[in-house]
Amino acid sequence: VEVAPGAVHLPGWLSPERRRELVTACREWARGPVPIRHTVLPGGGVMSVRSVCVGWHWQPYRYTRVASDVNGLPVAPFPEWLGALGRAALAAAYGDADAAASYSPDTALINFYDGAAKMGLHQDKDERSPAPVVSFSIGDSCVFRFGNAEHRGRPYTDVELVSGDLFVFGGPSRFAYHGVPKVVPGTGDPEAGLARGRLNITLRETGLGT
Ligand code: MD5
Ligand code: FE
Repeated sequence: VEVAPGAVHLPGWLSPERRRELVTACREWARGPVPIRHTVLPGGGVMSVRSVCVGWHWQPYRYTRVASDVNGLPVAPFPEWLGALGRAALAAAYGDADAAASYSPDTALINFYDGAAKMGLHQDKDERSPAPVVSFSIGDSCVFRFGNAEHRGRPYTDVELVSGDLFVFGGPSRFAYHGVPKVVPGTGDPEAGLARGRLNITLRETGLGT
């Protein structure tokens, strides 16, 4: 389903096995070397989601190899299997295996939402690569608000994201404003190992090289 040019939603794209595999991997990354935590913003605000990164560490508003804002340790390496999953996701969303073959995400940003967590409208523009962002959702459903690249206000489209959904943001949608105004408690995916809360995993190319 193309929600806007370059923004493609594929409900249920992740198989139950893939969901379990991702949940297990995220649980492990959440333990360390850099533990999952609420990101503190430069102005002193604290994000309501808890986040952990793989490959490169995102801190507002840049990518670093070591988590200097948490414990100073390098984040876990970005695994080859996760890049392959990103290429498969891109091929499925755009129906273009050739374009997908050159996708090489080098960071995963993992967000965990409890029943009260939200994410305000923002743009993701700390990456230096124009490559698409691949997003996987597991666990509780949410309302995902997809806006436009021009400004923070309307028009926007609200989309329900359910456990197993794939969303790809590329082309003209890569720098659109977006956010998560609400998660829906009690809609989790116990079979995937996530009975409560929502997990979102985004794959990106930082464009920062090795
Ligand atoms: C989430 N995460 O559900 C969302 C999904 C984040 C974030 O927004 O920054 O961690 S990723 C949605 C996304 C990424 C890049 C571009 C666009 C949407 N977009 O153009 O709409 O936790
Ligand atoms: Fe974002």
